[in-house]
Amino acid sequence: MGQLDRDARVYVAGHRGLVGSAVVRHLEHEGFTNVLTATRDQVDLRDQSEVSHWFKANRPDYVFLVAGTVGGILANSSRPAEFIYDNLMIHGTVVHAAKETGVDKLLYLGSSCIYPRDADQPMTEEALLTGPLEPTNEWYAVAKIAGIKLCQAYRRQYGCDFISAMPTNLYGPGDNFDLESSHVLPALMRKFHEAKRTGDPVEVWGTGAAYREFLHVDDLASACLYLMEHYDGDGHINVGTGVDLSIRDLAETIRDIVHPDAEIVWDASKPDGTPRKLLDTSKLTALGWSPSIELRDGIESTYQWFLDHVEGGLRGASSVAAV
Ligand code: GFB
Repeated sequence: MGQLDRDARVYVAGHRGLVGSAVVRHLEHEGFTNVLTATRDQVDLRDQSEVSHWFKANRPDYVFLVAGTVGGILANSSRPAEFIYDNLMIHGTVVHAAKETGVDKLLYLGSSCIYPRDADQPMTEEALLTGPLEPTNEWYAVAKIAGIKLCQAYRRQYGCDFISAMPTNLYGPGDNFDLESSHVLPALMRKFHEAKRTGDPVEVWGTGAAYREFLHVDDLASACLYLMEHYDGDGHINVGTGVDLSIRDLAETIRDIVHPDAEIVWDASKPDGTPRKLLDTSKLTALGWSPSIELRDGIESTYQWFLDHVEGGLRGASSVAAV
């Protein structure tokens, strides 16, 4: 443990995603000179022989395992096979190759959906495997739970220093704004933005009664490096803000920022999903890390990023692929 050598070879698996791109930005900002990445064309992370070959050729010292097939409530419930298969395979291949090549330390990233649907709030790390999962994302959750157990098993049997972090719902620059597959925050940002042009009401899914906690991805990236440098335990660690709000309040906040005159209509035929999933972050706080980006500030800066990087490409299109 302790500060990582800034010249160490650090592999970020999933560097094109919301989390991976934030981790790369943060590592570069912190002075890392040897950040390794590989595109999907270079290495299919679901293929053990490709992954093992890449690890043997590139010999990373540290690994941030933040790759995965991810998406919002609709994508999770309509593409269960992809969500369970891709994630199980990616976790398995990367963890195994890291052990084979003697990686010094690996951080695996899970999700707050690993906890039971009816877990006591806020949810402590000990709530894992104490009850049934939320059905809209159980496939993804099972793969993420398997990832935690994989790291623990490799620690137990082979002595690998592999740790796990469980983030709450994330948002920020580099998010996916596709309305079919995205999470709620980027989806609503895009819907309110488009309503400025069309003048149509904005359709928000569910009843608005569900509560969610949102963490800016730059805060998550900072927490990931912090855990790499300050934590080497067997148990997973929650990463969140400790504050949540209803989807109704979230929709009104985004409306204020993007298009204050918009009318909201609720589509109760869409699921609310889990009623609440607020993380208890006292373990991480006790380790000495806390987030710094307020939700409203984070939404404003993410909207600016959307205007600068995504908006132009969307004009006239009804649906776009993940950014
Ligand atoms: O962000 P979201 O898709 O994921 O949905 P989950 C959160 C809440 O926002 C739900 C509502 O109650 C949705 O019904 N919502 C309202 C919307 N309008 C929209 C919209 O336009 N798009 C979307 N996507 N939601 C995911 C899990 O759950 O969270 C994953 O499926 C993962 O496994 C991820 O854990 C962090 O928070 O419900």
